[in-house]
Amino acid sequence: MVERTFMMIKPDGVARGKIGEIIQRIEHKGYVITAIKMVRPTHELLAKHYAEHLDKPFYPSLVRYMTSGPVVAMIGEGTNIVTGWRMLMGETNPTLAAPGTIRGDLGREWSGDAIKNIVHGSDSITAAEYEISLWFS
Ligand code: YYY
Ligand code: MG
Repeated sequence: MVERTFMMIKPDGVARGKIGEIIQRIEHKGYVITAIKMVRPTHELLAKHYAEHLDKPFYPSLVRYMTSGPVVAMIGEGTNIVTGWRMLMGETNPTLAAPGTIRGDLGREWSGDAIKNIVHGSDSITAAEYEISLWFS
């Protein structure tokens, strides 16, 4: 089924010069980027985007990480893209993500409390529609 998802290159991906490589992987896979912009996320936006994590111990460091620089926000379109993009990203912890995935290949160890993992992808169709409306209102 052709779906839409919300994809993001996080501040570490932008700062380390990985925009081109990540977009190349998206396009190699055959996904279409239908919207793209650079944003400096506000605390308000992140509280809505990461609402499920507001009460987690790592939330303050996650916000510090996500406000440390600009991000690239994108809408992607493709068959089964919600699951497929998460598979391209690899698992949350980049030190454990499989080789061949973005997080596995480009991720580094990190200092501080927040896991720095280069990219974001919605975890369901419902989340995708919510995040798209949030970032591209
Ligand atoms: O969807 P995904 O990004 O793979 O992971 P989530 O469990 O939704 O967590 C969101 C975000 O929070 C994750 O990308 C890094 C950060 N994080 C963290 O810093 N420490 C954790 N123990 C779990 C998540
Ligand atoms: Mg998530």
